[in-house]
Amino acid sequence: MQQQGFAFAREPDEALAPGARVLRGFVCEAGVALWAEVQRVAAAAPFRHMHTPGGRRMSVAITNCGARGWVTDRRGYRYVTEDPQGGAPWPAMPALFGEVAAAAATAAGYPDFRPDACLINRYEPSARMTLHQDVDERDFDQPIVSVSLGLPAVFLFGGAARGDKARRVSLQHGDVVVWGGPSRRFFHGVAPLREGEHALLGRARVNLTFRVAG
Ligand code: MD3
Ligand code: FE
Repeated sequence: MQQQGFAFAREPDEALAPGARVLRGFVCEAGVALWAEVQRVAAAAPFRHMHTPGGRRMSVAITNCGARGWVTDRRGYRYVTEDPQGGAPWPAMPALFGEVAAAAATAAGYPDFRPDACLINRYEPSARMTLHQDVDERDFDQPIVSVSLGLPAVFLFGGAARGDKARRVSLQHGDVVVWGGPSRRFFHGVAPLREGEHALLGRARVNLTFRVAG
């Protein structure tokens, strides 16, 4: 989706790194419907604060939908087909999620993207995600598609090594980022969320990350 008017209102689309593209406002029009689907998923599989293998409670609350969901606990990080809280399969991926993820991937040059996992992160003010790599998936040739909703965040985008200098990229409601190619394994994180109130989500940012996990 190319922006038509009001170009001053948002930053232009940008290639962040080889294989990584920001699609500014790509899902703005679908925002209300996406948020309604997030709430439906969360009614069946509530947001919860998981613990890292080292025993730290994550400040970000998470849930999942799709055939596989990402979890962390004392035993490690992994994808599982059932919600450990209750034992039921994760809620199905809403059709709209699959459509949006595929459209964004196609726009960024990755046709045929069929995610089997959607990890949903909920940030409240002060929540953050420290620098990490996403390496629990099987096939790194498959990109990750990330959809930002709600309060803005400063995304930290590093390089292939933990010590590489991280760029700061502002992500707003409706922005989508597609991470493929070499960038797929780059270190990344999210700076502590600043206090605020979003018209649709309230005091929160929600990020959907679509993955091919299995
Ligand atoms: C860059 N989530 O869930 S999404 C995560 O905003 C995660 O909630 C952040 O990092 C969030 O693992 C960032 C953007 C993202 C996702 C995967 C990536 C950026 C990435 C994989 C490789 C490089
Ligand atoms: Fe990540």
